[in-house]
Amino acid sequence: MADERTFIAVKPDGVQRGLIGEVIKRFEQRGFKLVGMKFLVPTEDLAKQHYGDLKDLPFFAGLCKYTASGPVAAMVWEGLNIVKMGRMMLGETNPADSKPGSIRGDFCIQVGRNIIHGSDSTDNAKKEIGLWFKPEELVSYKSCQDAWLYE
Ligand code: D4T
Repeated sequence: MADERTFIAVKPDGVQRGLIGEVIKRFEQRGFKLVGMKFLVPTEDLAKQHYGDLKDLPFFAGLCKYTASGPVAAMVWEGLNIVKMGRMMLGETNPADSKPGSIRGDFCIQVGRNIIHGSDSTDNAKKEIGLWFKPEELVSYKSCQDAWLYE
């Protein structure tokens, strides 16, 4: 169970605002394990595939343009219940509803510039990881912290 994985991406606004390190710090200090990381400008096609479930919504075109507008820090993190806990660390989709202490609650204001993405289910995590990463780009290793994080 401690090998659950989630896809986390610092979006172009989060990158431009210098928040990659802050995001990594929060996941690291919680005890989660980084197993994949890349820095890229996504194509609009990749953005469209990533947000495919939202294709009929009015903000879809703008969302894909924004996602492909600059560099994104794409990551895969691993740990027990990480999908659910990661979403809690991110806060609500709309930063206005996000509690202080969450990433969106601490660093952003508007839903269209909410700085970070995190998978919302284990099934979607698998799909998103497969979309953004090749299997050989993910690293399996034993963390020396495991014995102190899990009983
Ligand atoms: P992501 O996928 O970016 O982590 O966001 P969520 O999983 O929290 O929320 P979502 O899929 O419903 O929305 C995806 C993305 O669309 C933007 N958005 C959303 C927007 O620009 N306007 C809106 O009205 C909504 C609902 C923000 C996140």
